[in-house]
Amino acid sequence: METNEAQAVFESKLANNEYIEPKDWMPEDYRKHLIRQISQHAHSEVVGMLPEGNWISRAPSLRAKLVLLAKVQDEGGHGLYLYTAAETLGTSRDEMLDALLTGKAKYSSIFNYPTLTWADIGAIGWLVDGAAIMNQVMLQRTSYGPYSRAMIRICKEESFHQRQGYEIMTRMAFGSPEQKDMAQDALNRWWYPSLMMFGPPDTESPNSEKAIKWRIKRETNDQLRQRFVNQTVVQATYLGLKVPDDKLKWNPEKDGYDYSDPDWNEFKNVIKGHGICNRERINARQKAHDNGAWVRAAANAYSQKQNQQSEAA
Ligand code: FAQ
Repeated sequence: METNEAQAVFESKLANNEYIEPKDWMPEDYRKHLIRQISQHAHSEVVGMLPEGNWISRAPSLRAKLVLLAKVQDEGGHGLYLYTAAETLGTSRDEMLDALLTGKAKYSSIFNYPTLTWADIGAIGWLVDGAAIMNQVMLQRTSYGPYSRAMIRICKEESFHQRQGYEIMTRMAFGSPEQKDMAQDALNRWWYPSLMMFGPPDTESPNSEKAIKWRIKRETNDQLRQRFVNQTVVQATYLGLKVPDDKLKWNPEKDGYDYSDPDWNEFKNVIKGHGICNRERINARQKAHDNGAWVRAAANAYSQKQNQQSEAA
């Protein structure tokens, strides 16, 4: 097929809300854009295991430990679905991991903040998974088939994660005064980093225009951030907690809350690698990668042997 004709087929699939599949023709920029976004998303899931993983051995009950363990394992699974989706675009797992470990690829800014108390585990489930779902519900309808299908499955699990976090917050907010203080302190520290998860303001988001044109993203960073604020303020009110923003005010004209922006200089600093935990996170991933070398070698040797046997048969 001539490129012009192939381009027309691509455009018409987008216009008709049909999926683009791995073997379909696609513009090189579309492929690169997807590899960038999906691999960064995968890295976020895998690095996101670290702040919560810290608390598995310190969970306050056996039930809490089991639930947290299951959640952290789910995040690892999300990383695998997403790496696999990115591989269908012609990149390899090794290339993606190399980009993460050498600092060439980003992962979500949120995971560069420390988890200081058990209430932080509640805040991560409530706010971080809450923000992730807000963004990922739209990605279930993204134009690239393998990414969309991965997101459908991930969203089901993320809903459970969000409830797990809100349950912890509910217990603490309605618990002793000390527990309530811990819940408030966690909200104070995680609120603005959660708003940063949606990315820079639309006016400073270089990738948004193409992402919307190609139906990779269906809504902009600011639209999703606004929806998250509207939803979360109501949940905080139920908990009797105060969102740490004196400018927060219902605005009937926009049918949403006015709110203060996060500190965008802090955001830029964190994504450049200078957040509180950036170095610790990459070192932990590097260590896990090195310790897993023998597993990768054994899996490769096994699969080569299987191939040889099936060729000989
Ligand atoms: N952190 O032009 P835009 C989770 C970068 S999953 C770091 O607006 P775009 C599950 C951006 O990459 C959370 N970097 O970019 C979980 C770009 O840099 P580049 C992850 C950020 O792609 C929960 C530059 O800034 N979710 O949490 C961030 O159109 C609990 C300019 O930005 C996803 O990845 C940030 N917050 O929009 C796990 C969802 N924001 O690549 C464990 C899929 C922006 O040009 C525990 N991704 N940047 O060098 C997306 O929807 C988009 O990629 C955005 C950014 C919205 C993240």
